[in-house]
Amino acid sequence: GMYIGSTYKRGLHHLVWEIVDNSIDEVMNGYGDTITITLHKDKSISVADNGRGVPVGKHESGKSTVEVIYTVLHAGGKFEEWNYKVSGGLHGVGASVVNALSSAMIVNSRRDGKEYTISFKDGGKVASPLKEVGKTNKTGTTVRFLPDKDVFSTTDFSYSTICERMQESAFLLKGLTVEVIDEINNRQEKYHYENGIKSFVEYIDEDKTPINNVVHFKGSKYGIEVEIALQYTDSYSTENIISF
Ligand code: 28G
Repeated sequence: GMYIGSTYKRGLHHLVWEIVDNSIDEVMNGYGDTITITLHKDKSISVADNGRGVPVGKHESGKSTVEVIYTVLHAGGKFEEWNYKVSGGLHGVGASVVNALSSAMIVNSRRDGKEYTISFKDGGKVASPLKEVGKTNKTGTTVRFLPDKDVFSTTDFSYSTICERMQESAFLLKGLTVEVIDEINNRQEKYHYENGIKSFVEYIDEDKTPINNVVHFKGSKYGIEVEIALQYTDSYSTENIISF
């Protein structure tokens, strides 16, 4: 409850958003452009990005950096910054929480021509320490986890909830490609919007009659960046303002 706000459906999906946010941060920093989410038959879920790959070096503690990122609470952010993470997207705080609430987690990192893996069980205990598993010409990170049945009232991920959120992420970060694959029900969805929130407004007004083209502008003041897209339609319904 303290870390993800709920142990019901909402909290379960919060785990996914925590991991996905790390991929989004990597893309926002300019590394990689694709995120793939897979719902597996064993009820685990995996998130993959094609960023730089989570670092695999040794931490000052003697442990591997990945182990520290995925097992130490608040690694990657001060406690006060945790508040920002809730509404914003501060990096690296959530991964250890997700691990703590999972009965199994596997992290793969692809960088410097090699692929590495580390696995955890029972809420973050190292099951198999970081090791090299082979060569690759790709880069990026894959995190697969199985939510703890003793923590959550349900451990069934909702394909539609994940698709909705990922489509939104694709609108908000133009150029990002998000793929959602459901191996349980054999379906998949792909989202990519070159025109970002302009496309979002067009999508919202899809079944309405617009009376102008989407107005789109952005600006920055006092270090605060703002981007706005808007459109009028002929409908009488209350105005619809969606903000992020
Ligand atoms: C797949 C599911 C979720 C991630 C990265 C890439 C780096 C990273 C992640 O570094 C440690 C602490 C601050 C720099 C950073 C790689 C710099 C150079 C990274 C992810 C090191 C974390 N090379 N991709 N973390 N930082 N994707 N996706 O988690 O100083 S996490």
